[in-house]
Amino acid sequence: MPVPVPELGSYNYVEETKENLDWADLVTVDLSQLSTPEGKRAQADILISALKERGFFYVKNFNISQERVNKQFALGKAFYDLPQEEKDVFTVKGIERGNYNGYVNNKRIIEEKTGLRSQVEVYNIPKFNGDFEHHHPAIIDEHLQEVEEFSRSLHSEVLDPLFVLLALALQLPEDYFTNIHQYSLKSEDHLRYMKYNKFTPEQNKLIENWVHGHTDLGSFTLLFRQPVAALQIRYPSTNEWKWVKPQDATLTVNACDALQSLTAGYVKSTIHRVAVPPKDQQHVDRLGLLYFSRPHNDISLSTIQGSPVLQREGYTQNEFEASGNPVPTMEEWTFAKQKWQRTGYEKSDHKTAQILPGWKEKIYA
Ligand SMILES: O=C(O)CCC(=O)C(=O)O
Ligand SMILES: [Fe+2]
Repeated sequence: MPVPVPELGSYNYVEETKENLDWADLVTVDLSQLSTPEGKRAQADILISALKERGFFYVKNFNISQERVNKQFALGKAFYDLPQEEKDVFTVKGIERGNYNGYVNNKRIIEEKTGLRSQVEVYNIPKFNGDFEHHHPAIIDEHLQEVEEFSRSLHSEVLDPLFVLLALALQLPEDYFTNIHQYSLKSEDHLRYMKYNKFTPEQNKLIENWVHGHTDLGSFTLLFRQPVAALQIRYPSTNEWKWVKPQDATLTVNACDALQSLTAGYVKSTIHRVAVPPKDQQHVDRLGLLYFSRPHNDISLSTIQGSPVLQREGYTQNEFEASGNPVPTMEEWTFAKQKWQRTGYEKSDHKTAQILPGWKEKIYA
């Protein structure tokens, strides 16, 4: 007899804050408009101005039903509801070498004066293209086909269209970015369930941010609608911090380091952080559903040649090239940064440590 698959149950989203926060002004790319050349052009223009000015934007009409999204949140919740020792079994092996797939429960100190520790848990699921082992707890294993279909849909329905628009905006062949982000080839993408366990109001008063300011290391990060306000971005032009407002039926997307390097800074890998939520949302845990996309491991992070736009606007040399040091491959960059992100917090020079020859990473407020 087949083993019955446990019911996940429905997922209830938290109510939005009533507070009037200083929200970021972000545009929305509409993926339902890409069937005509004019529609594509218009969306490419919206995308590229967002990438130059803000690094963050929303995406709507991405052809993945809310029901499938809800199921992923329910699965994330079911994972985090497991007893601690069952989650610990799936702890990432080789985190000190920069490995990242599996469970991370890094209780690092986030508030130096009081020694308060992070309460964030992460579960990363790699690509299903045959390059990665998949060991998951039963609750995820039993829904693994849906997880795979969901991850593949994020590629075909969201990332590929965005990459086509980006290529169009830079006057590159339409398949330029989809070619370096093929699902079948090796890259360190992952789907992530992320849980920020709540702090008490007294603890929150002592904490500046739940997660420090940082940039993501890949191409685009996709963040599913997050009703608990906490994500803040730093406008590249003014350095002002702004809150990201949850919008119905949209994804929040940010451009990351690899796209910034490939375009010599034309595309902004925007600094962002997770602040303490407003008072009316401090009594709930914050569950996130995210996807981190990255170019293939063997792609060199050199500035793209052959974009008339980058040439014309003078974006021809990225920071690696300007430093005179070897330009890393995506694999070298990923493991250097992940290693730094997850280890060495105790070291006094961690906040500005050199992670590759001539390259210092930074933590921003
Ligand atoms: O939880 C969020 O809203 C953002 C998380 C984030 O920035 C990250 O995991 O890199
Ligand atoms: Fe991030």
